Amino acid sequence: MTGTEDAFRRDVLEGLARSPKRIPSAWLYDQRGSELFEEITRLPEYYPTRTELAILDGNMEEIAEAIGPEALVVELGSGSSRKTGPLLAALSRPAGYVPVDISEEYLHEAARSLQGAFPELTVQPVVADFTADFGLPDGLPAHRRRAGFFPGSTLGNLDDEAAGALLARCRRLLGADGCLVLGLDLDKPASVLIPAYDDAAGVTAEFNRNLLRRINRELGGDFDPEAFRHEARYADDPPRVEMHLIAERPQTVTVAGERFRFEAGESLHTETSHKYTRDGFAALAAAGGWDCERWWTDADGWFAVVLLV
Ligand code: AVJ
Repeated sequence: MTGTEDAFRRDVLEGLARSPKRIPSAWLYDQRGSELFEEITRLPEYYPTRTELAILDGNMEEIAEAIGPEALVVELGSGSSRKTGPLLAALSRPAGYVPVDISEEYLHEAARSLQGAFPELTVQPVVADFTADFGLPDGLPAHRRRAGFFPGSTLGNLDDEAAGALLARCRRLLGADGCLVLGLDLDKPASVLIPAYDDAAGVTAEFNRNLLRRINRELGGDFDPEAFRHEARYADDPPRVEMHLIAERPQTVTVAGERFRFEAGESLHTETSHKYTRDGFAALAAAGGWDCERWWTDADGWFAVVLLV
């Protein structure tokens, strides 16, 4: 058994034994889950990806200037790295690019394609879970400043304590004169948020139910995914959208030989996506040792790219 399978089994068995039941959202992203998420980013209701891309696109010169020349760019959760090319192109003499991702396959594909686009650039991928501790590789090229790049509002999937801890680790990794460019989804009316997490085409529902299919396949589970309804909920204090799977009828499921009871209407909480206010986020950043130096947003104020120093 690999370490990942072990951790998956532990999280699922522990999460199903809790009340209320919940499983960490990182497990949504197997091969199929990552494909479904890519599909979500192209849905008409899902504003975050295209809004962030527009903010980056419209302000890239300013962002690059604020970072400065000869930066070593460290990207957290680089995934398909589709936002990175424009940043590297705008930076003055970037010193190197270190993509960090837990998915080895995605990572090497993305590193190869960026290396193709920037043949002179030193690209040193790191396979690591950035929510746990990780280090930078040996033999980094000389650089003036370390610049973290963390788009996608992925930070929002962590609770405030874990997010603060991650920001503090980034501070240590990037150094006292380092900076961090972060994408943040902002609080907004539930009438916009809910459809973004419960789309008409049902892609997000499928993304959510895919977790049950993964449990069945990898942990010998017998979930009937169709016996669970997808639900997106807006909650306040702190503002967030939660994804749940709701049991449509009472049932007992077996996972890795253990039995778990669901009442009719009982929820399995699968993801939290925090929606920040400027003040709320500034407090979180301060807890991690950062100041918010610049904010770039769209006209509606739906999403922000923030520069932490
Ligand atoms: C990948 C964390 C940015 O929270 O918006 C999309 C994941 N979940 N639809 C988000 C997600 C449901 C997404 N992030």
